[in-house]
Amino acid sequence: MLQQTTVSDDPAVSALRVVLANPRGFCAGVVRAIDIVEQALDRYGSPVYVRHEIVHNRHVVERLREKGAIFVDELSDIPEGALTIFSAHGVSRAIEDEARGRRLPVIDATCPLVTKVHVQGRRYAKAGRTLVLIGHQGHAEVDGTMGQVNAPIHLVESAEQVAALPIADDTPIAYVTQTTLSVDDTRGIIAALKARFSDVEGPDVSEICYATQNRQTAVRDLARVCDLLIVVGSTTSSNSNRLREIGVEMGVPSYLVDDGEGVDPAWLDGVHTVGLTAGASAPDSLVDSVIAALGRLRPVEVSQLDGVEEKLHFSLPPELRHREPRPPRAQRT
Ligand code: 0JX
Ligand code: SF4
Repeated sequence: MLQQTTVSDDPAVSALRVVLANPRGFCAGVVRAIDIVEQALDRYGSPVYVRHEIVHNRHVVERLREKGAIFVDELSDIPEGALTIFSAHGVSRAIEDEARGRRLPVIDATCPLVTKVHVQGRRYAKAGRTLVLIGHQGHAEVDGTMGQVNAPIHLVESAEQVAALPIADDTPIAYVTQTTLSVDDTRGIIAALKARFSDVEGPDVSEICYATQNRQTAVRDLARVCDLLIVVGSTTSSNSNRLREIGVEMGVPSYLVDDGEGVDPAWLDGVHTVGLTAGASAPDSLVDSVIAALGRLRPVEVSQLDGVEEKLHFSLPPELRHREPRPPRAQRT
């Protein structure tokens, strides 16, 4: 007997279900960092210098550049007296000292949750513990955290690297973590530290930044219901890459795109349901651009998974909190 195929069973012509992760996109630290640059431009005019990309998103950086922000890698690229903003990822004490030495007026957009890690690290070092930072070598936040503690820090990126740490097993150690790591990988690295060292202190994995945890939980839920995962975020964004990796771990073909232009029509072959999420530095407008791109290929039905509601909000730094426009003070040497 011939099997009857209805039109809606044929993925080539049926509507494409697009399911959005919840939560996704901007976290409180990113909202604050972008606000700081925009408000600094509004109050003090352009140019405003930003050390490092304010957040790791190409579109955010391009938009702020168009408004008058100038992004630099080194403070030496900033002219005398020019307003300077530190990115959300934080900076080392050496960078703070350099800015102070040059009397640059600074507004610090370091996320308060990154600053919390700096404080933890200093506290453990002061207590005499040998410090281990769990994080990715070369990442801006890792460079900042390593340079915020006036003591040697050992960096580990994986559980395997724990065995190679040049520290005696009975040394009292403490660990701190980069805020945008894979929660599961971090749990494994902490377990490896506790298995090797007899005296270990450090925050529970549940203390990793709320936004990182929520987006990773949400993408795991999403991967269970989709047959293709698209993560909106730039390749430089650590947290966005981690979201894509979770999709891969869950057995779903997963791609990271900057915007709708990054969508390859071939990805949709045989696909009924696309899961869509965004890293903490990716604006919702880019999610919309991906939905629009999908809509140009197939009719789409968009829905969103249930998820936790995020209410965290960080206030602006003091230099931008006052109503009256007043120039930020140059840091004193
Ligand atoms: O590369 P990261 O994920 O650390 O940064 P991004 O993409 O700019 O995300 C927001 C900033 C996160 C700081 O913790
Ligand atoms: Fe802050 Fe977390 Fe956002 Fe990083 S991901 S900026 S730590 S809220």
